[in-house]
Order: sequence, then C-alpha cells, then structure tokens
Amino acid sequence: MMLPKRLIVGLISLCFMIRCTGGNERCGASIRGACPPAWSQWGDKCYQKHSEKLPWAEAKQECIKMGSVLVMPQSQEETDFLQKILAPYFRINCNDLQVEGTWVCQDGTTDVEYRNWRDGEPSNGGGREDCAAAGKSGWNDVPCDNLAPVICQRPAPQLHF
Ligand SMILES: [Ca+2]
Ligand SMILES: [Ca+2]
Repeated sequence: MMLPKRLIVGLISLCFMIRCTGGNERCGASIRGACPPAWSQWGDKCYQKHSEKLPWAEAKQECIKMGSVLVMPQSQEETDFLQKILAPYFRINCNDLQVEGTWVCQDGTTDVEYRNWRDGEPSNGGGREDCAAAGKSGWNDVPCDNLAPVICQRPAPQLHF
C-alpha cells in the first residue's frame, strides 16, 4: 500500500505534548501534527501566503480553495510571526461592510475581539474603506477592491486522547 508522502512526513514530524492535571494520576495527552508542506506553523495554526495580491472577496475565495480561511491574527505575537515569516503587510479577515464603523473580525467563524488599529485608523477614507489590513505599525482600513498580499490559515492537525 502506498501512503501519501504528505502523511508520512506528517507522521515523522509528530510532536508529542503531554499535559498532566492534578497530581500524576490523570494525564491527558494531545498529539500536534506538523503543518502540511509549504505551510508555516505557529501554535495551533498553519499559514501560507498566496502567490498573488488579491481584492478582499477573491482572497476569501482563494483561501477556501486551499482548504483554509483568510488569516485573522488574535494577538501581537501572532502578527509579529506572520510579518517576520510571510509578509510585512497583509489582509486580515475583518470588515465593516454590513454596518459602517462596526467592525466584524472573524477567525474562521469565531468572532475576534482583538483590535490593533494604527493611530488615526480606521479612517473610512473616501467613504469606501471597509476591509482591514495589518501593517508594521498596526491595522488600516483600505478599500476592499485594493490588491493586497494574502495569508491563509488553517488549524494544525491535532488529536486528543
Ligand atoms: Ca468603512
Ligand atoms: Ca484607512
């Protein structure tokens, strides 16, 4: 039987994490798998930069095609990692398309409270800045149809037992 190369690589690089609760009687263990080839890992997430700069709607679609979603960092640490490894500037899954000034930021389908607007932002410049992007000095709202670098994210494979 031929195993996919990806699976073999994943199995070889499995990382075992043992966590014990209350004394040493009950121990729970989880196995965190490595991200697939070409995906970078930080914590429980895998990331890949898309090869093209895209408008927001296309960015969302391209990430879904890759079995992932548009990135939504939840901390400065996560943002720092992405800016260092993948792109200094990138779209995030955050918009005020529905209600002007009410920002909806989602990690997959989970609402994210974390905000990191740059001084003076969001500015809704020209009345048409409804999509957010993360840069070195914080977030800026920009037009959704602007071309911007795209990072997609997916959960790292994980097993609990
Ligand atoms: Ca806006
Ligand atoms: Ca702006």
